[in-house]
Amino acid sequence: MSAAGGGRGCGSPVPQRAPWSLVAATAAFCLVSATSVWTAGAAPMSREEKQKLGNQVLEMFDHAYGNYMEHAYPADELMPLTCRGRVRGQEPSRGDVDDALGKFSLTLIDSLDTLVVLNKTKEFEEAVRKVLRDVNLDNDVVVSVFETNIRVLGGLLGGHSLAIMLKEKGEYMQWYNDELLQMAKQLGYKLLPAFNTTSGLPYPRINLKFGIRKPEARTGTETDTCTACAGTLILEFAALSRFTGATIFEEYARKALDFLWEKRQRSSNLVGVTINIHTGDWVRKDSGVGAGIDSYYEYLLKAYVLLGDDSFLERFNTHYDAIMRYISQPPLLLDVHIHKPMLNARTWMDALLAFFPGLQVLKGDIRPAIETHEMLYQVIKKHNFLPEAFTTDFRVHWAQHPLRPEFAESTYFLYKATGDPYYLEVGKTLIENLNKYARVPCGFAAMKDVRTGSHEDRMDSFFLAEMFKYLYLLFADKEDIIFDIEDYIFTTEAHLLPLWLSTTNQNISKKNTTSEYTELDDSNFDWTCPNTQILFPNDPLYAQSIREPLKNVVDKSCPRGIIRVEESFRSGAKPPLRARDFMATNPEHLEILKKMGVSLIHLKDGRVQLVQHAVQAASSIDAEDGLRFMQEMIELSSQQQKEQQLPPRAVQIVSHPFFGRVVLTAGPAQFGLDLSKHKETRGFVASSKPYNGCSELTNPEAVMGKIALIQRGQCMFAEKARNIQNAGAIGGIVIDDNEGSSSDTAPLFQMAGDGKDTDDIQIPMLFLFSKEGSIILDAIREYEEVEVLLSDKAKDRDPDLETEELPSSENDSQNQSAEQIVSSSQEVGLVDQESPEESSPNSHPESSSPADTDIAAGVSPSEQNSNPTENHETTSLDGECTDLDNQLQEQSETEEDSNPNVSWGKKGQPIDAILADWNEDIEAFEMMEKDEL
Ligand code: DMJ
Repeated sequence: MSAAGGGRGCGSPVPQRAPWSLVAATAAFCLVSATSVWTAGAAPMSREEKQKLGNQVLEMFDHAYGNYMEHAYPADELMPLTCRGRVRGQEPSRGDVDDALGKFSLTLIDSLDTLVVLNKTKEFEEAVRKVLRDVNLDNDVVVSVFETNIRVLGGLLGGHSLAIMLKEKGEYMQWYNDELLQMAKQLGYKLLPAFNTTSGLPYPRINLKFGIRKPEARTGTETDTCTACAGTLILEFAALSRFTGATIFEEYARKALDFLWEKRQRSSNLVGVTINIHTGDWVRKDSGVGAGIDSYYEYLLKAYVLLGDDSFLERFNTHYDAIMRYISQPPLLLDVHIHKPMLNARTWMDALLAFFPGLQVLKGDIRPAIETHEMLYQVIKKHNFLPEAFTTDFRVHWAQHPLRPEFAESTYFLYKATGDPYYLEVGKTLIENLNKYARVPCGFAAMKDVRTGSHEDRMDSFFLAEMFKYLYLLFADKEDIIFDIEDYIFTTEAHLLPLWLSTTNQNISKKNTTSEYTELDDSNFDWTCPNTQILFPNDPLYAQSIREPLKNVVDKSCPRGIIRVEESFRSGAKPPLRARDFMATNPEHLEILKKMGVSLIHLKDGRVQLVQHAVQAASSIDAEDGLRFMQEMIELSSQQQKEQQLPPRAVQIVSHPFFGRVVLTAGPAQFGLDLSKHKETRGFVASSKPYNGCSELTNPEAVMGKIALIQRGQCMFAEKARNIQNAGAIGGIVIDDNEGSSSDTAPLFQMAGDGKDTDDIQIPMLFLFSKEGSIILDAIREYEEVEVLLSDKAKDRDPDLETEELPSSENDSQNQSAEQIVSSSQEVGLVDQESPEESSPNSHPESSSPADTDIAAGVSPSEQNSNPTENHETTSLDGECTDLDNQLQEQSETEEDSNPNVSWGKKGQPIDAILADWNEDIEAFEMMEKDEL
């Protein structure tokens, strides 16, 4: 099988297994037939253009890797905005994300095999020498077992695999004597204490020096781990066993997989997101193919490919059947409950699931892969990148994008499967967007917010391990790669392991397995490759014909949740109380709530929370009304929250040598010019004197017509704004006085007014945390003249921007400011000490919890009497949504026709079934509230 996605098939390395053993080889059949007969569809891409794009990828890799090596190495990662290394302990903690950093030059190790794939053999040889010379695996640091396995152990093994390949070729690496493998083995032994649990599931973290438990280890007290964390070890661990002959690694990884398999929810055949490593109880019972589970499924299928063990294929197929039954709602993949898989657990999807179409190609199930990939591509076209999470109606749910490679991975696999040049164009767009929006002078910076285009000071190692590999391979022809990629399988971090491992030391590791595999059951294979042969005839336009009906799926969509509620009303049920009419002080309303099983909890902070216990409702019809009321209340409250939020803004440095490439995440102000309604403001920056801006400026000539920099503290934000405005500034940037604060680690907030009328403030005001602010201050020190753009969304930048005149000139800005000064009030604001309470905390969308997944709805006292805006209903019913609206209505009518007793419930599920053990779901919903990627 072509685990690497090409068209040659498995060939000899995989032992003979009948009849389903060559499932992937069958997929490879699809690949060959598709690629060889392409005649029409998207215009073919010439060899020259492909080479040009391949060269572009090489140049981008050099920019990322070169800057890491120059400015960050031997640190784990590059911080591309501040152009230095990220050393754990020296930067503010980012929580779990930092658990990937073990002070072991992570990015270098993760990049090793990419260097060979990109034909940079000399650089590879140098990099290996550096790893052997500099990397210490014995640091007193607590790391994630999962991340260390996939990135470091995988990186070392990938490096070793290609080192021995090169050595055998006779030119490079002649000195190599398995040193990387020895390091890998050392690391493998360091990870083993994590498996010291009765279940065999590993602890999520381990101290590289002290292991687990001892007080000095500072870990080993955790009770839970994610399914992917425990289920994504087998490829690296088995490779380590088979390369070295030390069986223990493969045995441990198999045992963990066996345990997860045992614990699958038996009626749905799904697994939850989090499991207790001691008891084996599911801690989070929601189930999807993205965050927390993703690579568990990936490793089952790939373990079958690499190790030739049918039990892995059987398990994968059983899960896959469940995924396609419950989670797949083409083109969406939506999380469900493992116990009630007909019930959606979320109304949003996370970006990690973008790997799934690639896995479906490996499986040979092309149609849903094409559909989901197309949907994801449309989301990308809308936001330039895939936001970390997006709703079922394609709104941004979590706005970051840490340059994840999953979509590029699926694009590569789909191109290999279909040969459709459309996927080359997709890859070209990815390259363009990376260069346009993420490239900064010192590498590539993650997106802090895809809507504003602002950056985060972060370039994860997987960007080099995976993104460049898949993009390069997408455009490469066979002769562009110095070895045969088809002889290898990609790990989840895109590290390469040779398929010949399947026949090496193959019996040593199976003795402890508890697989109950006996005989494969044909009914599990509804979705396997033989079906694909029917689904995927030798028609070059096949992929296009699947994409066609979906081509506007994102643009045409409208908020589904709102429609769903409206739809339920149209279906005939008369609501006893609408959420928008509810008043917590109305005794009649309280009576209705009680009847519906809804109770009111007065929270300490003055807010009111509504909780429904269906069993406490007067009847099942009342309980159903209660559910509908709660759902409407959740939607209403999240709508109101959104209306009250001001999204973050962007400060973009546009002068030399930045040319718009550095975009800083800024907090908005509740006063002054609203940048979302007006054109951006552009100007040179100048520090105000006094720097706190709390009194009349003594340097008005320096800030006149410029954007004034002011330090936070000492007086109200509004007062600062008035002082700089009076001095003739055209805008202001308040820089946090808390040294080291950063939008990477602290939630953004809006600058509040001073309790008085702030209409007199007409200039735009933005807030930067200290770290982002110091990027501008450093730039002033270095380049003196620094020009910035204040906007709600970064202006597109492309290579031309370096010579291009941006629209508004300094003079325009001066004219504008003059007008503002004339019309501005001279009123002096309150003199008061700023306090945290004066800022409205937490307007950042990432910190908003997915209220739509919870049946407990929070209502603030001020919101209790508020009628929803007209928007609430008109949005859901306006013209552009007609299609979907009708569709849903039709669906609702059909469901009603076939079952008159059912008026609400997903996929026609009777309401009683939903109500039956609702309490259990509350627990799961509460867990999901705490969800993290
Ligand atoms: C990578 O580290 C791996 O692909 C992992 O399985 C999950 N995703 C990240 C990159 O997004």
